[in-house]
Amino acid sequence: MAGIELRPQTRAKPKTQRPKLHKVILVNDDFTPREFVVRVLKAEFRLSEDQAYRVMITAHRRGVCVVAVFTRDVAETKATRATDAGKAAGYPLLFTTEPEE
Ligand code: TYC
Repeated sequence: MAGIELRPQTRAKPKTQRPKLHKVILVNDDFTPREFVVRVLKAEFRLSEDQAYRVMITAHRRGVCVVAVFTRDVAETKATRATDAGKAAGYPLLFTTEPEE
């Protein structure tokens, strides 16, 4: 009965799986009114007036601005809803998503 090893030779390495986060990005355009962008940011992303204005003006000046990060599903749903709100009002407002590094 030599060589029978009862203890497991490998140990399970517990690893906490964190879902990768995705950025929602606001893209500037020349047509959507500033106030409308602010309203959508407040409604869809629960930003305060001040936060929404800062995000809007950053996108306006720099071309894009990260609005917030979420799990992939939530980021995509919010980006689609916010983009659709612009479309419904006749504006080319665009929100995209991108995985965080
Ligand atoms: N550039 C727009 C204007 O001057 C305002 C605007 C800001 C539109 C940010 C989109 O993501 C945007 N009316």
